[in-house]
Amino acid sequence: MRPSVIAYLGLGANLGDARATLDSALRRLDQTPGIVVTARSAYYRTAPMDSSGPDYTNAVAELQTLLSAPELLQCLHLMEAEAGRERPYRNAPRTLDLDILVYGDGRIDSPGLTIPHPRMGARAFVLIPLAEIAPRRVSTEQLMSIQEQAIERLP
Ligand code: A4P
Ligand code: MG
Repeated sequence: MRPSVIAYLGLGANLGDARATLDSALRRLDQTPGIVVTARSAYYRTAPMDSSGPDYTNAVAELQTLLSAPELLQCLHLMEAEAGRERPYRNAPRTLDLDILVYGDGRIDSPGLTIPHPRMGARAFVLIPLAEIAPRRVSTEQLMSIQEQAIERLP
């Protein structure tokens, strides 16, 4: 049997009831065969970065999974579609975005999948929730570099 792998996902939404959508995505992930959600950050309100529309709600989740990285991506795309995700243009506002940030110590660079996520190290909406649940994965230098980005931890 394939060994289980620790993966980190970035969750984001800025259309519709973002919090309810993210709650339901986390429940749905945990109910998926081959996935257990082992930790999740608080929700954060974040200003759109290279994007437009309302503020985002973002979070990061830690999973243990038996799925391969492409299988996990397929499952995330299905959940995004079920949440009504549309892609009219790059970085468009969205009902649900699920990105694989880290998959074990895997490095993947294929046309449909890049791991670690190439932009995660420059984004407060990823690094701050990731540091909350996995502090050793985020360096002080990274946290210093994103100090100017607007982010607020939600109760
Ligand atoms: N893809 C490649 N690698 C991955 C991966 N590691 N995880 C492919 C998930 N998908 C990956 O994704 C575009 C393509 O990337 C897909 O075909 C997938 O197979 P997408 O979900 O359609 O769009 P995306 O996530 O918006 O694309 P991208 O390029 O990853 O965008 P970014 O750079 O992640 O930016 N501001 C705030 N405050 N909060 C946000 O959450 N998100 C973005 C998206 C911009 N600004 C934001 C936020
Ligand atoms: Mg995405």
